Amino acid sequence: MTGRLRFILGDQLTRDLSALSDLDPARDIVLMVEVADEATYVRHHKQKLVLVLSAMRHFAESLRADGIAVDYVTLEDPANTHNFTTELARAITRHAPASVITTEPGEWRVWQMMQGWQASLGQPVDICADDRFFCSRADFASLSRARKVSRMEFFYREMRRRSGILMRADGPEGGQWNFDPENRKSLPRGHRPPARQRFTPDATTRAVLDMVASRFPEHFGDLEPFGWAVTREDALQALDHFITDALPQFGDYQDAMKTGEDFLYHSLISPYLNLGLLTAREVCTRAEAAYHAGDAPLNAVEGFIRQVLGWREFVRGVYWTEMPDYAQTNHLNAQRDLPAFYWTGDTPMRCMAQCIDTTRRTAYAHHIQRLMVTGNFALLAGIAPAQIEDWYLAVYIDAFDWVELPNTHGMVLHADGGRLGSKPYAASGAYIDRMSDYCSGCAFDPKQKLGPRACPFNYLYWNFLIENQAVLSPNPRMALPYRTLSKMTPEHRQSITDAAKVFLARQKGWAGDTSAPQQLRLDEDW
Ligand code: FAD
Ligand code: DLZ
Ligand code: SF4
Repeated sequence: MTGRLRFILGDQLTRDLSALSDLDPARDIVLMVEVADEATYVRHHKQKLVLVLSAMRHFAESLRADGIAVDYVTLEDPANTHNFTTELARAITRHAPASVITTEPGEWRVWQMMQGWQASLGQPVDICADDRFFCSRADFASLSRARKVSRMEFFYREMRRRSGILMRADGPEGGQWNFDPENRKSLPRGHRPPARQRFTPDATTRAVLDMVASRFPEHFGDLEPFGWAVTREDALQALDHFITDALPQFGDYQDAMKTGEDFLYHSLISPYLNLGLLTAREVCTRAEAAYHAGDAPLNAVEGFIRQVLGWREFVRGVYWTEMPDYAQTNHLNAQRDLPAFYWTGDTPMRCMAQCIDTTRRTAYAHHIQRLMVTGNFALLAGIAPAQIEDWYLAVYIDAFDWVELPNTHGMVLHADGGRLGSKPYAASGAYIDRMSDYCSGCAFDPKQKLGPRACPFNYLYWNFLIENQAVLSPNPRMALPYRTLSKMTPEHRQSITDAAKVFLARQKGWAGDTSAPQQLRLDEDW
């Protein structure tokens, strides 16, 4: 073979990917490999495995349909060595290409692997920049050096100016950059969000469903019903559906949580963006067009665009400028084991049980469920960062290290000392009570601060402030809660720490045995 071997990873399923530009169909071969190493470095949710593998197979088919040669190694192939490096080596032996070309990966672990390829494979390896983002890694690094992007809000404004999205000649559309204060409504009683479009598995997806069922039975989560899009065509349909049916109220109910409503008005497009089936630019353009057509209000459109153009790009920038040291920090010295109920959902805390149940059934939970329920608990309980990070990386359909890690390590745990967010998002049960209907059916009472029926989030919140007083109290953004804490009597403070100690001592760590979930009952807890 005199052409180039173009190695495409499972989250690079984009036709105009940098590693596919200038592809010569007469001489080049695209290489795609399904490897057990990627399926098992954490125990990904079964639906995530199906999504990635089925989307890879469909992408390979679409390339072939366009006359492009694809060398595709399946998980079932007996010769498969189940590792990117060794599979690339085998493909080089098969094809003897002039050189290898690939696109930079989304994960530090794989980036490190790629750095060694040229030397270990004895083959020229070009690693192209991943240009599917508004802000390249190099751009973010130089903005960081110029201290223009220390906070998401400044970065976001810079991205708005650079992209022209939601901009007028005289400044931001609507005269302000951020409409967040309008986006905190709880769902009115009896309000029903629209039914969400799901996709029926085709023969390719069915084959992958069977394979995942037989090869990865011990992985977390329900395999079926599986309703995620696995092709660009279906992902575009999902985007259309969001823009028409959900975007208009996305802003209003962005932070709301409701029992039995898994998706509310969220877009459900993160897996498609992260795999490359949709691009960040096209989803922002579609949302902006809906605003200009009068089909969606500015608070919704700006709120949505801020997530994609702002947060998504910002966390990626932080990941690539701060890794690998970033993952090792533990600013609040959190050391507790992840309680077993994160895997089983078996807890009397109804908010936690509901969010974990949604996650198990759908491989999805929306941002506030991740941040203010499961994340908030992990922060308040002082769960060791690596343990809860592995959980988030495993259980969500959209989870890839570059986006999961900064969200968990930085936004949720404040383990990065404030690189991502200026203060921890710690909250008591009152927040969950305000934004959801979870508390009404809970064994605990969000209004009680201490005692057997007191919401654990209440005393864990104050205990968290007490435990971390030396580190957090100098932070001006924490002044208000620390002022309140300073007014508590020593006896009251002692009661809080005692309650937290008893509660936390009773949360058992995960033993890894799904057949015998730990029963954590209210009467046992007290
Ligand atoms: P919507 O609410 O409709 O938002 C629109 C889009 O904005 C999303 O599709 C996503 O691409 C982007 N977005 C929104 N918030 C963020 C954010 N904080 N960071 C990056 N992008 C954002 N998102 C992932 O894509 N992968 C992850 O592994 C991931 N892990 C997370 C872990 C924790 C602890 C937290 C708090 C958040 C995490 N997020 C992650 C961000 C966010 O929760 C999801 O992007 C969002 O819930 C996906 O659902 P959606 O597509 O319906 O989003
Ligand atoms: C997540 C995932 C899984 C489960 N399997 C594969 C695979 O078999 N082959 C592949 O190319 N990619 C897979 N991926 C995505 C990779 O883990 C991802 O590309 C890297 O983590 C870099 O972001
Ligand atoms: Fe969660 Fe507390 Fe409300 Fe129960 S009372 S659902 S534990 S916030």
